[in-house]
Amino acid sequence: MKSKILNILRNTDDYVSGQQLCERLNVSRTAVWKAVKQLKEEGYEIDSVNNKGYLLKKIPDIINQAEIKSQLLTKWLGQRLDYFPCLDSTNTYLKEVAAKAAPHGTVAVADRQTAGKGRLGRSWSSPTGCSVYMSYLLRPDIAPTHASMLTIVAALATARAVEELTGLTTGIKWPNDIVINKRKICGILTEMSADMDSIEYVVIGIGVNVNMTQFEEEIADRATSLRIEGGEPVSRSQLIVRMLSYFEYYYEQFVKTEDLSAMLNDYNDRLVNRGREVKIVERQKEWQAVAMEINREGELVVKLPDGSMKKVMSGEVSVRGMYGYV
Ligand code: BTX
Repeated sequence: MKSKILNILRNTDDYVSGQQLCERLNVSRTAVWKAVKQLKEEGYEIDSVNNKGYLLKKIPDIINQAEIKSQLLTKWLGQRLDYFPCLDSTNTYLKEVAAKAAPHGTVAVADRQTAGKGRLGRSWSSPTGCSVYMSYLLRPDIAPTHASMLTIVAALATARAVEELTGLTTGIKWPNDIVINKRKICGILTEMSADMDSIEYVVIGIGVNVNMTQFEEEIADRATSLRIEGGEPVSRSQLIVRMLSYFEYYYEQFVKTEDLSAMLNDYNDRLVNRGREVKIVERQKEWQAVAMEINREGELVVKLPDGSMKKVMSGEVSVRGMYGYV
């Protein structure tokens, strides 16, 4: 109800009468009045004038269910959207509800995380009110060995969403960090439950630094936010709806072929280090090569000093710039 009212007010430049809202939503005057009162309490500036109705004047930077759903353009992703002011981790939450039969496309969003997870046991800094912490629950009918490509799909979709909303130029550090000016604005953690031949579920968790103006000391030299880079605050809800739209679009292409053929150019255009020398770090050893491109399986193709090409798989290695993180 709140999201429907917001949707109507958002898409109307003039006042909308209480009567019109009642008729369009098929609810009572009191129900409309109550919902508008709640929206005002949440921080929406809504002008109410006798005989004229309601006019939405200012939208706060909130990312609750009504705010996101009032703008959502997707067919299936986020049709179930669970929002929490505070959660340990949106990935952990979705894994719990996945075990209780939550449907494909369920999305979890939090305003703050107390135990945000990075990859390989690392943590993700998740302060209140300034970032996007969001996870997608997917139940794809694909081979489990192909699931790691979904991380690449998510990285590209998020990069496109950021670019569309902010006009900033993004790069992708293979496989899944999004960077601006060599600093990280986004990290992605993909987790899966599967047996040898079928996937029970995949959870993709994405953290985007949106409006932070400073970072903890340990990450200050490699992290940045959209606000720092663009110089102005960015609407988190507008970013979220774009992330969902782009992910749904690319995901549908990916599951048709179970490879990345439909998005290779879009991804490779953003690949940082492309054509440059990088350090490949494996468990036991470190070696140098030139990063060329990703292939349709999502592997990074690199050129060795003897001119031969080698494919490296995510999960097995990490790639660094010659003089630092990128
Ligand atoms: P990662 O292992 O690639 O990155 C984690 C590393 O990045 C940390 O060790 C730290 O050095 C640095 N780092 C930590 N926080 C930040 C930050 N906010 N910005 C930039 N750098 C940072 C990347 O792991 C995967 C992160 C996924 C986060 C999402 S949030 C929603 C979902 N829920 C959850 O618990 N995790 C995912």
